[in-house]
Amino acid sequence: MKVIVLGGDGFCGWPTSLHLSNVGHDVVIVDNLSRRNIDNELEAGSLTPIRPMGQRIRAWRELSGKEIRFENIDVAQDYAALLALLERERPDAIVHFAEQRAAPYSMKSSWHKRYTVDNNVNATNNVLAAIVESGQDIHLAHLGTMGVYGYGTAGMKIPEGYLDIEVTTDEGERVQQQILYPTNPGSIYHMTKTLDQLLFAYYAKNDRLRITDLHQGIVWGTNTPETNLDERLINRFDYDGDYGTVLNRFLMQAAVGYPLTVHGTGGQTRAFIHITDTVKCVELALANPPARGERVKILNQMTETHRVRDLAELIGKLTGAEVAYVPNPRREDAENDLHARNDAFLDLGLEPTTLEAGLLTEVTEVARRYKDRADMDKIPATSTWTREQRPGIPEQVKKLEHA
Ligand code: NAD
Ligand code: USQ
Repeated sequence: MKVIVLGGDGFCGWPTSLHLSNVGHDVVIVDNLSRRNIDNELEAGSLTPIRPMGQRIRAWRELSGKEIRFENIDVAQDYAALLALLERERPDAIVHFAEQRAAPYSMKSSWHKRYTVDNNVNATNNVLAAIVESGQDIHLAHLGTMGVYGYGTAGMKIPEGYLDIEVTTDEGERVQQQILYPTNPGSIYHMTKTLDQLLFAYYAKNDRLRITDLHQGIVWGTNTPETNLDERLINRFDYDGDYGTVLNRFLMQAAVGYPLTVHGTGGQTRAFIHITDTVKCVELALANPPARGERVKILNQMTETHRVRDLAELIGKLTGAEVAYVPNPRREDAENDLHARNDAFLDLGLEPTTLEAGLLTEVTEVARRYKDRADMDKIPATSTWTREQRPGIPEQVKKLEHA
């Protein structure tokens, strides 16, 4: 299969590109390297020494004998180049990772909110419009998030995308339907993924596009069998307050001796998946596309749920790290339960990598090995969800804003 991977230089996109190439697909990576530019903006970087794209691709060719091609295109801005690429390459599938993916980054300022919405919504709409304009029957697999659902339910398991409902008509007849699960985003970033969902539903209905939306939980871990082949293929590891996600941050903090930064009570429960399983799920999703005319296929791409304070305590026990309960810079429920279905991937044969099996290796093989590259000043999460939470805004100004 020929596959275009949008966002193929990123944390999920790079190992996925290598895996798809390894199992025999013809892979073209598209990326505008915006994530590397954001590293420059934030003066933060990957804990692991990631190589430039040219070196990555040369190393892969040398080791595997396989060719991955690279195109530097801004998918959100350069529609003409994107369309020309689809016409030239005629791919069977597109995997779409090319979005600004950090919730704290999306909340830093009005500029960051606007950038995240412009980038993510335009990127998705451009891809969909280009598939239609190309006249090709390309399967689009998009990386969405478990955060579109919010993180709580009335006690039932969150279904895979669609909610069964029953309505009573004026005549008193009871009618059963399935609707998109109501969205409840917790950040501007998560909100863009709920907008993506509507774009997918519309294009699947109107243009009969074949679309899979993968509602992924928090990805942890760093390397996959392919990125482990050579240090030049190493994957990125974000630990800073904006891009570092909770479990990888705790692993890195344990390795450098920084008290684990639990936000608030740590009662937040979230869904998780290991990076090795991410790449397998994408492979499975590409092998099992929806039919033309079918509604968007939504799969929950997560394997375990955990409460943040339980993760901190577990890592504390494993490594001796201290746990620090810090003020929560976000606006989110202090405590929540989370139960979600993930039968679709299990039925397709996914064998989850468990936290138990992988945690310690991650600390010793990655976090400790590269700990000298860490910049401790970049660890605290400073992006706040509301102006009230922001340090340094005088009380009088806050009051005026609400007058
Ligand atoms: P990442 O930031 O490491 O990678 C995204 C890549 O897309 C980057 O290389 C970036 O340069 C590129 N990109 C962004 N905008 C682009 C544009 N307009 N044109 C071309 N390239 C562009 O993020 P990631 O962690 O690899 O996440 C990939 C996708 O998976 C995102 O859509 C994210 O929402 C989703 N996801 C990630 C996680 C996670 O824990 N990392 C969890 C759930 C879902
Ligand atoms: N948290 C801490 N301490 C930290 C960092 C985070 O307690 O040092 C808490 C947060 O307050 C939050 C939870 O951990 O309650 C998760 O935060 P996160 O940064 O690990 O994850 P999140 O912001 O939700 O975003 C990440 C990815 C995003 C993806 C999402 C999947 O960056 O791309 O969509 O996970 S999900 O969480 O299922 O919505």
